[in-house]
Amino acid sequence: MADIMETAARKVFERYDVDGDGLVTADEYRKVVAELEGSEITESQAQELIDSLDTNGDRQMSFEEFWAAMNG
Ligand SMILES: [Ca+2]
Ligand SMILES: [Ca+2]
Repeated sequence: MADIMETAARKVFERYDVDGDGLVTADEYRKVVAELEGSEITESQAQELIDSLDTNGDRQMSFEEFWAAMNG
């Protein structure tokens, strides 16, 4: 059950990770939100959201951080 959820979560994460390096930057997040939701957010709003999920302080969101946020 957890595996199915993790696979689904990984697919979502991969949509945000545009360049496929395993980390979502504020810039990637902002672009994908604009594309998927048609809503514009500023670079600083995107960075704020990433920072709120970022636990290792690199200011990017890894899958582990994304997954932890989903299960938080
Ligand atoms: Ca990336
Ligand atoms: Ca991080």
